[in-house]
Amino acid sequence: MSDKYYITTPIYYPSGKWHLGTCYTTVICDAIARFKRMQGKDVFYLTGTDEHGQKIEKVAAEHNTPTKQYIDKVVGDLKDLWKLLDISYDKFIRTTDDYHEKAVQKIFTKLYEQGDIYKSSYEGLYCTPCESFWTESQLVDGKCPDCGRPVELMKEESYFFRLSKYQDRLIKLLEENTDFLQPATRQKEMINNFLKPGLQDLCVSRTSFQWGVQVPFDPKHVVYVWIDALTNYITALGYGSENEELFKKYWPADLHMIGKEIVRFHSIIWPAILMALDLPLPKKVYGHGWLMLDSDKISKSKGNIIDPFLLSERYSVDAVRYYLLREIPFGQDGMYSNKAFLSRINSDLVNDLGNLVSRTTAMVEQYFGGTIPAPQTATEFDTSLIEVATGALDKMSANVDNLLIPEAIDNIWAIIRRANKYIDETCPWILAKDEEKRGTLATVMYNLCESIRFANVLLQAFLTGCPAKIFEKLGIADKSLMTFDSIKTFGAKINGLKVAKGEALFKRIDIEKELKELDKIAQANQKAAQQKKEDKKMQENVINISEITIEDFAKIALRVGKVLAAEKVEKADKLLKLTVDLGEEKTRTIVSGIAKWYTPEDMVGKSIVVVSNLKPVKLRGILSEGMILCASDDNDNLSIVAPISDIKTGSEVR
Ligand code: ME8
Repeated sequence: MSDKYYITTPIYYPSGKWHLGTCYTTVICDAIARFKRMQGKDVFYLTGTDEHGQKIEKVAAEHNTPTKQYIDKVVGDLKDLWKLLDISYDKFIRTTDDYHEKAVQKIFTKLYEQGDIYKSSYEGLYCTPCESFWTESQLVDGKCPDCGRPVELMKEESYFFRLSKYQDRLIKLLEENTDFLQPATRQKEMINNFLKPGLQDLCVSRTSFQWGVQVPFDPKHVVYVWIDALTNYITALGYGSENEELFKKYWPADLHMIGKEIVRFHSIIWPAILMALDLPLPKKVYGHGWLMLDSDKISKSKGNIIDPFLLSERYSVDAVRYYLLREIPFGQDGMYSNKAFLSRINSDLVNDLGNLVSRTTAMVEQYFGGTIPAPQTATEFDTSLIEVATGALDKMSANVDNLLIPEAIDNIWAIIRRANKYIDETCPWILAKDEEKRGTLATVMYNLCESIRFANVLLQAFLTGCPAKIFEKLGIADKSLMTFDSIKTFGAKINGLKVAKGEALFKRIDIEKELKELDKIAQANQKAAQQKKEDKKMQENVINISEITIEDFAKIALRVGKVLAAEKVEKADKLLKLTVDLGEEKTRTIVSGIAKWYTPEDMVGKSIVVVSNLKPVKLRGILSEGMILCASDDNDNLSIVAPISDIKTGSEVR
């Protein structure tokens, strides 16, 4: 059996705020990666960001920010989120990374040269947010079948990938290798909805936008996002670079974990690209369900985000990780609610786990002065407790391999629940009253501590905060007591270790009160978002008010003038009095506030632009018969506006 394990998340679009749904795939993969590492596998866990395409270009423009600058900020936020959630990825790929872009160009060229990519033109129905072309028959009510938004007819010169050529091999792959795509329902969906009706060649380049990897032999084209995005799984390992060591070591992927909406790309297009490149196929693609809110997918574009930063800060990172791993039957959609989240914390983390640890350590402190005793006299309940504890690892391994993640976490809770029951069965507080039962009490305390150690060793794969605290409470510092190997047999030498009850692992939540608090926060956020919307609208209105028609503009008579004379205005530091020729019978007097920037000498002989039909006003007792045009900036610079080449004095400016 190979010892390497290569696991990937999709690469995320940095197109908005990160939300709890975003964390779902990544936390699941992190738990699997940690579990496999603890099994002794050489794990490579890849995640990253998918930064090209029209959608990103558009969003950045909406934020009035250069595309890369916008992306850098959002990617920075994502990395902060992964750090907060203790995501133990081995590599973070960005599709704007230089090595990736070069490898994509190489792949594209290779496929073109061998005839798998050809040039043609494309007319089709395109959904911009999903970056997908659809056929008429695939639309649902005339709209994009993935996101339900309108599609537009587009025609463009494009390069095409000969997807149709791989149709038979793909059908064979999905029909014969039932391990390749899971859950099984997704296999049928792909075969019946996409493969059997017939594959069309895939449009793989665009000329309608620039934000992408350039096609090296035809620079007006950029590589269509899926060829760029999907190949990240191999370019991250150095495929197409000078150093392919990682690629040789880790490819093929053991598991591509993805959301159900991108199964088509990963189980049809991606294997076809790999077939064309003559590379081995990933061992498994798993399309999980969505985290929903009020029957809608939690998503950036829907704006119904649940903030993982806020939840982690208020209730701990472990609480968020636990909820994501435990709550949703894996493979299906699951509904998020604050109430379900808070109830999970109270029932599983506070009651089951927290109580077991605090009750056990308190009793060891009370009955044995804080030192874990060696077991002495057996009780009738020991065997069943020990059976559950020692059986958990194998069960959990099988569940992780079958991607039954809530079931895997429940294997740990089986130990916790059994140990809590063991306390009720053995009633240590009664044993403690009878000196003759001291030997039994010692066994009970030892078995409880050892059971907690078993559960905690396994817990390390899934939670990242409390396992260290639990080991500390049990006085366990020896790393060899924290490994999977150490829980093969029940009975490690933990007797003699000093426990410390300390603070509670998780604080009990007053659910009703907390729900009100969360509602308040949500309302405040909604208000702030509404305010932002209104501010934006107001700004637009201001722009509208200041908009003028060409007829309005025609009311202003702008003329080129020549300054014949200039002098300072007495007792007015800012003003110069100019005598200006506008090609009229008489010269005009214009008083202008430019003395700080221009001396009278600077001005004499200069051509300027004058608003010649401005109503005359008296300034410092001098009648000013017009206004000269100047540009000024925030740094207190001022520059007179002037024609850049000779033109007759009095010429109209339009
Ligand atoms: O699809 N519940 O990126 P993405 C569960 N760039 N999972 C969710 C979710 C939710 N509410 N919202 C998002 C892309 N996800 C492409 C992938 S791979 C070569 C390119 C999951 O940012 C979603 O299902 O839209 C997907 O697996 C992942 O987040 C990235 O989504």
